[in-house]
Amino acid sequence: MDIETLRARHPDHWMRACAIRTLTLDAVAAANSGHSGMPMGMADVATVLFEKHLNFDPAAPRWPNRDRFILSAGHGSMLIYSLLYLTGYADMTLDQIKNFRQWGAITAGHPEFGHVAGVETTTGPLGQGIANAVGFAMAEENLRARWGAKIVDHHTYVIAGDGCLMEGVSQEAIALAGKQQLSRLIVLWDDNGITIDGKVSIADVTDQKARFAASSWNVLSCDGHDPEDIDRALVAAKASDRPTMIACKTHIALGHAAQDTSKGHGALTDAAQMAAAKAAYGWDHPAFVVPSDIKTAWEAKGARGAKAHAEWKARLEALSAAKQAEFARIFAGEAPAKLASVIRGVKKAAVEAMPKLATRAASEKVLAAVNPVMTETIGGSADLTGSNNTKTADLGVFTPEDRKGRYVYYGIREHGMAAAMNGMALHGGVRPYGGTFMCFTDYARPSMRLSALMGLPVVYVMTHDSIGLGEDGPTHQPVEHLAISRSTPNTVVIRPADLVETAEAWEVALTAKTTPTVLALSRQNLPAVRKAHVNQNLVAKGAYVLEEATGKRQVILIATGSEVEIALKARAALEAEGIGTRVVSMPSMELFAAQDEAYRKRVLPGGPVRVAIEAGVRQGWDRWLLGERGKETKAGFVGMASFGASAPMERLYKEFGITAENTVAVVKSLL
Ligand SMILES: Cc1ncc(C[n+]2csc(CCOP(=O)(O)OP(=O)(O)O)c2C)c(N)n1
Ligand SMILES: [Mg+2]
Repeated sequence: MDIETLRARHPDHWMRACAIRTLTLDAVAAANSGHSGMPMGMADVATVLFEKHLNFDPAAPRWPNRDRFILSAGHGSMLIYSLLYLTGYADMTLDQIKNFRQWGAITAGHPEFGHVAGVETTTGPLGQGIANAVGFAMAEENLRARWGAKIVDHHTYVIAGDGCLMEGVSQEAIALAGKQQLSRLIVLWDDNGITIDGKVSIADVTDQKARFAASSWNVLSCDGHDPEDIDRALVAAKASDRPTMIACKTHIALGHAAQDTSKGHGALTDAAQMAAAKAAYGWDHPAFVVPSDIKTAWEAKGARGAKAHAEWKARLEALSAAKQAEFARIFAGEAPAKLASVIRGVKKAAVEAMPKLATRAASEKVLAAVNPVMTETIGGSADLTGSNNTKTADLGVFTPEDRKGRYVYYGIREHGMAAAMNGMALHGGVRPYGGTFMCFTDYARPSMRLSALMGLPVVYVMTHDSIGLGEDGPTHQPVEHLAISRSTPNTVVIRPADLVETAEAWEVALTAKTTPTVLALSRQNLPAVRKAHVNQNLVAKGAYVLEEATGKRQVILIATGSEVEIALKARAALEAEGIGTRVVSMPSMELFAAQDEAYRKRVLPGGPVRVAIEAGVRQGWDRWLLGERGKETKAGFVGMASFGASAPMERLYKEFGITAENTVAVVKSLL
């Protein structure tokens, strides 16, 4: 259909959709940057979705039972900003639209969670949104099963582009959603045949519909500019018992000289071409002006959700006070009051038994105690359940047959798992944790970064955290991964040394509200290092004095996780020679850095020789060795400077010099 026909057939729809198109053109032109073509191409689809299907209330953007809308093709941010403005979200003012992409404006280049009410997740890295959406849909299924459809009952809609579908993570997401039969998940594919470099066909000939169908999706098509056809497809999608992908045939930059070309992807700022496009639309208004009849019509669509919201609220308020409080608690991300006593119980028992235990096994013990009292946790692993020790007896398994199950078999999909966990955390009401080998944080990394950027309290259970895993060799032995994780802003990395520290680490992770936690856990057994019970969570301090020097303190050994044992042995040897040695356990650099100067100074006073021991690279350690009152001439590091090797663990530690003997030698060379 040409534009004339589209205009003539649905004149009111056309003008509402053109409000999105023209706001996009004007905002991108004002910023002189951005992406015009995608919002112009998908304006009709989005208009039908927001008008007729999406259940939302601009006056209550966080209403828990709203439908979720995810703009996976985040470069088309002006699509969602326009919709939020038009439908009446209070903080999306016209000024914000005029200041698109400017300092201090909420209209960031790509949609960012936490900046804009109505933006459900940060998108821009292509593929993440569609993969987040799988987590949203899983959270909805789980909560609906547990709370009933009166309280939780909604859809997750995604707009994804060719780029999202080309990214590898989309395959993991599609396969997972298909297996889980997430029928409330509806993906609208912007099938415009164009990406930045040109036609999609220069790089891809995939039959996308067949691809989704191969993973057991319901696959539909529509003319992405025909509102009736779009509506028909959405109605059919909602009736399906499987996730649905609707291939929406669209024209990128519809009505502009750049239509159907890769030029249309980016910023269309040529004044004459903009004017011509607006003329073709029949849009005769100054820049940024949406005539009041069109704005009012849009606001009426926005007001549609208030009734559903009010009815939902009445249903929630019909629940017992205790249930309402519990619902509020899980959506606020507050740990249950019982968590602290459960953690204390594990710690006390640990100090009595002093078990020799791998910290991955310690983690399982903690989870076995925590999961029954913290029923919002949803655990999982990327096909390493028995190795990551992430499954506890009470969880059940999340499947199409058992939506109450709280354990997810993610399959060998680290990236998809991490993205889904972000989606679950964003949905709210559940607290996801998931495991893989520490080395494969690389495979999950793009989503781990977004956990941090969005401030989501996702817990990454990363086991086999060093050469200590032994025979699997250097492909599986992380050496740089602690440094990479620590280098990520707003990420807490914790490498506990024994069961007590592991319990404290989980308490930190499960009470975090705006920070993801990476738990680095050992494969190999470790001795208990905490001999006396204290109620205080010492891991939360980041570092603390584990063993004090007897006599004059000449040396401070700082170690994490499995190397605390080595530090204690080295201390014993040094003390035997009359060299007073303190051992500092430093499970988390970030948490220690957050302590006040006075505390840090008590733990790391100036003067003594300092040697850090960690079976990883040195990067990240120099602050604690050279800074914080340390001195280059009195500092040493015992760790890894290369990749590992394949051999039994004892041999590896010896060959790479991560031993008590070598630590003593390094200390002596510095004294
Ligand atoms: C992971 C990732 N790689 C690259 C980019 C840069 N990028 C932004 S949009 C885009 C092309 C996307 O094509 P498509 O999804 O078809 O969007 P359209 O051109 O149709 O708007 C690229 C490569 C990105 N945002 N994220
Ligand atoms: Mg495209």
